[in-house]
Amino acid sequence: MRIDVVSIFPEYLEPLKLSLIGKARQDGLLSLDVHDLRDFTTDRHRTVDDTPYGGGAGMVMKPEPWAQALESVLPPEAERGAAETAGDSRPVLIVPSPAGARFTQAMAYELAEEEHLVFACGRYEGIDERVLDWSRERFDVRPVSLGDYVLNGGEVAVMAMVEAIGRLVPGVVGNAESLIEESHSDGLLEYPVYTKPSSWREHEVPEVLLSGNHGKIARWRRHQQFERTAERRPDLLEEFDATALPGADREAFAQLGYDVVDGRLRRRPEAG
Ligand code: 5OB
Repeated sequence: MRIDVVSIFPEYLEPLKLSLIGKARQDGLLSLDVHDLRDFTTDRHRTVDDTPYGGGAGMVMKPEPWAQALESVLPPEAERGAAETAGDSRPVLIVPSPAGARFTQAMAYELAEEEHLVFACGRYEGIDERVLDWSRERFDVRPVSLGDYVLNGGEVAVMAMVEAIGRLVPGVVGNAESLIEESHSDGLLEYPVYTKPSSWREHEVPEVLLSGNHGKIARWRRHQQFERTAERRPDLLEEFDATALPGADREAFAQLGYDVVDGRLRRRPEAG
């Protein structure tokens, strides 16, 4: 996979070159290049922003430096449009924005299959909208949000997305494990984990984990997943597919005040 990032703060992205992604880069599975948007300006002051048409607060990123930067990361014309009968072979342009679609693990899996990802980090109030229109003729453009909160720019969002996607790239160390982990998680939060010592500052490891009874441990962990998800992320239980839920799991959910109705979990009205 090839990754290009365009930013006015290229040094923010330096940590990405370390750790897991760093190893994948060494192994030749992944290339990561960070480009300074200001290198694509032509004026003395290397200007990347200007006041918004229509008025209002803040500054807007000018279109021309963006077009120059994005053109510089596109493969040569000759290599574009060649071959590929089905599907979209164009690079994916990810534009981090609070106005984008939510970034999810499912999206990370999809993007991990792509040949070429380009991230465009906006600052100020955003990028001139025409850059996105122009880009749609050359890229598969995806405005993406990390969540419903405000950041100063796209850089921190790109750090999170590249880490989430990079670890899923076929062949990256730990990839096999992460796939197994994922296949077992089925939309529930993880169970709590403990290590030695079994008694620590008057806090004990749950006895069941010391019992050596692996069936009982598996059931306890499953119950913990249900309990945590009901407590912290009840929204995930609304999406949970309960069609083939084993009797023991149904019982665990019943204890937590959830019944299975038409393959979905339904909270019992009288439950606390
Ligand atoms: N807030 N996701 C949530 C985001 C965001 C802000 C961004 C980019 C992605 O840039 C200002």
